[in-house]
Amino acid sequence: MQRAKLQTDLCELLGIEYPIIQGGMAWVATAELAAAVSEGGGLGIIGAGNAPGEIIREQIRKAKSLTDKPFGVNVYYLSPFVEDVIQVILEEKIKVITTGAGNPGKHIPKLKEAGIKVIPVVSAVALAKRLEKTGVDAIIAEGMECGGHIGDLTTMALVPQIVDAVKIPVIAAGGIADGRQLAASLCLGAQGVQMGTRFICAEECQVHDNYKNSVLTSKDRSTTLTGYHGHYVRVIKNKLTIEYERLTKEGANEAELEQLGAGRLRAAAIDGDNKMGSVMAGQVAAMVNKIQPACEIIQELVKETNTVLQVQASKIIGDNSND
Ligand code: TUI
Repeated sequence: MQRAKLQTDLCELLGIEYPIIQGGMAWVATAELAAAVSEGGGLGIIGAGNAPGEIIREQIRKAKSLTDKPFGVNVYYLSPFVEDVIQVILEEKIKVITTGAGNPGKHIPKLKEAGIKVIPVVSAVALAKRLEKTGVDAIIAEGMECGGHIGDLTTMALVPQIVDAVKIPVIAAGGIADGRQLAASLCLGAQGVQMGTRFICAEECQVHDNYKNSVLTSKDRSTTLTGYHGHYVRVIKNKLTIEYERLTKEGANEAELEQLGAGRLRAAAIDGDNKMGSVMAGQVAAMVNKIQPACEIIQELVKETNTVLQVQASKIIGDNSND
């Protein structure tokens, strides 16, 4: 059977078949998942999180052993090992990085010199404009429907505003799990999407089964926010989020709330603690209903997007090709 086509300029920029980038989820996005997404025609990403450079080197080498296709690394700028991880990325000749929680500006000259594409994640227009000036190759515009750390605009409002504000390609993120949402992102002017939550339930994702089950059993209102003003994190409701709510009501300060969150993502992802762990996931968790191989997820997305863009559009506006 012929594979459906879904191609934008972003595909050429990154050397991938489909404009689908996997989210760089710390503790969740390991070599196995990244390689499977890349094998499926998207761009797989290893989430560096707070891990030291040598761990990331091992992950990169494992991914290289599993695929010949390009994959990337997500650099988490609050990590104490950022310099280390950047060095490993240069040495291992990674082709593309996404960045989160900080400004990659100071590393851009040496990354560009090495031919590495840099794609920061942002949640506001001003930062997108600032980063464009530093020479980044594209921007991921992440709406507050996403899992993990969030900004305050929704994907629907944020993406077109960033598309209008910059000339480089924009990738939509947050609230995207199926072809309708992928098609909508393209309609908003994005050249592709970044998806995290749906890939948590990829067969190749090594996260603890309890984490996957929390996603699979989620309903529309199953996620909530923990943290404090300016530092909100979207997670699936559990005992931990009730504890957060209690402490917040009691007037706990930022340090106390921070302390409650320490180490909780690892507890959820590795130990499978889905009661007191931080089970980060986006609002689309309810739309993820089965475990399936990453390549199947990608094929489903591409087929659904084609249907929406062709069949739905022609139902609504008819065939205007001869007008
Ligand atoms: O980074 C995220 N989402 C995250 S990080 C995370 S938790 C984690 N825990 C342990 C290890 C590693 C990670 C869960 N979710 N999203 C990307 C994102 N980055 N959205 C917004 C930003 C951002 C914020 C500030 C980008 C740049 C920035 O720069 C500030 C400045 O002005 O320089």
